[in-house]
Amino acid sequence: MNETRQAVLESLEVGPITGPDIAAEIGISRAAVWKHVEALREAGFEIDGTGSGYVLGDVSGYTGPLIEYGLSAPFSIEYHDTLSSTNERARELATAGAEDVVVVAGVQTGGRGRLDRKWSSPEGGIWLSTVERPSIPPARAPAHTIAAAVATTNVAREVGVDARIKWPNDVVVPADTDVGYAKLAGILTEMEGQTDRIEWLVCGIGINANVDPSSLPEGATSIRANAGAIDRRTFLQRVLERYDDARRDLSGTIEEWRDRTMTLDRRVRVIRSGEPVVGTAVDVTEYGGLVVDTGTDRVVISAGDCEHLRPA
Ligand code: BT5
Repeated sequence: MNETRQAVLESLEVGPITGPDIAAEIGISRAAVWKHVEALREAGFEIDGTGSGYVLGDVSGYTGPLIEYGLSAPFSIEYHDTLSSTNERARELATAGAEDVVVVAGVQTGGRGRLDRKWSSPEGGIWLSTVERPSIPPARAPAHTIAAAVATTNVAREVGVDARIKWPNDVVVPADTDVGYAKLAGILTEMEGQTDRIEWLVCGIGINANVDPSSLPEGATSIRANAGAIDRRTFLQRVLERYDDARRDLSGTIEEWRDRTMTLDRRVRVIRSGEPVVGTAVDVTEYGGLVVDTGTDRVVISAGDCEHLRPA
């Protein structure tokens, strides 16, 4: 948002305030004030014209400027009602040199999981991808997945969902099913770089927020089904703020991860490069890799599908 529009918005926050008073306060013409107020309305801000001046109303809409408004993290937001995939758009922006932009979509028509699996992304969910240029080696990239999982889990817990983390990229809720959990959110981290340095990193987060689980694949759940409907704008802002904290303190984040996961101390089967590794998940490394004790060996697995097994 440009500086003058931001200044108009700040004047409105302490309203009611008349157009001429805003004009005098900022040093612009009345016509310019009117233009900025109209542009803010267009961007989703509710601004009522009352007898005593303009009053800023509801700001809970789900648009780029509204998500940026009141966000305490250094991201700018690019919002689309419909997009094929926020990760695709984020990759385009990353290739063009962007940094700390977050792409958000109301609906995704071609949402992706890992290994080109489909990700259902109906209206009501929170579908986003960050564009980042962190100074870390590529081997450390999985720690961003961990940071996103911790951020999502923390915010889901704040609204009353019993969220846990399943290595490497699932936020789940314990459930009375064969696998023992239902999936609330998934994370897809992609990057480009050389051996020693990341060029860009895109962290895609899909959260089943105000979604009916019947419109999702089997084994999925939503925030609404567990704790009632939430304000998507506020929830997303909190996730981005938590994520920003977590990515700046990847080591501290691993500690939080250990505390919130349901994978540690479990028997697991992890498919690594097509080969199964079976054993007990005993730890996660500072790079986000899972340490599996196979009985004969301790194996570190940096990426792969992980199945929780019943105790031997
Ligand atoms: C993931 O993959 O869990 C990563 C999902 C990342 C989605 C976000 S949304 C914003 C951004 N833009 C994108 O295009 N993607 C990212 P994976 O672990 O491979 O899990 C995929 C599997 O989860 C599918 O094969 C389904 O079984 C299941 N699934 C699909 N949609 C789901 C949903 N909405 N909720 C829960 N499970 C789902």
